[in-house]
Amino acid sequence: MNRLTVLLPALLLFASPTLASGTHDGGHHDMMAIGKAGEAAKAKRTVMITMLENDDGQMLFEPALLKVKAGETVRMKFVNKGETDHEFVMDGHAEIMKHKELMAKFPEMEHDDPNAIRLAPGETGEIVWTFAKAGGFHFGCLIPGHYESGMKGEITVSH
Ligand SMILES: [Cu+2]
Repeated sequence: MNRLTVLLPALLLFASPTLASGTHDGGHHDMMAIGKAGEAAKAKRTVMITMLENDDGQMLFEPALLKVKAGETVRMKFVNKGETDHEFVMDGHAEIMKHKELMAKFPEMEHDDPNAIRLAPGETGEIVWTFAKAGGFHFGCLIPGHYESGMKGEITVSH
């Protein structure tokens, strides 16, 4: 085992206080501030999110603003219409920023988190998510350079 694979889990734990505190409640990465993986049967609404690059060299999510309600379970359907891999990661603003720094240091890092999805060009996928409390949350593509090129957005969770 090389040094990086030993180091990464420790760094991840350190960088994700919401995840670490979640384990206190007895579950493995279940409840985060933004919510948790939801049951498909409870999703009454589907939101389509497209990942793409435009002719100006920008990388985008369409839409870049999602409005949901606290306690709502939403089926989020993704399609990568771009020509390069993209990912979607949603979390609190501070957590996204920390995660982005980590991705800059370890660009090959891959996610297997319920709040994230990575798609190759032309691929589709979905996340069924139950949003928890009201507040402002953030999402982005944390593949190095993509966030800076415009791949970010906001999730507003209202009462
Ligand atoms: Cu991207």
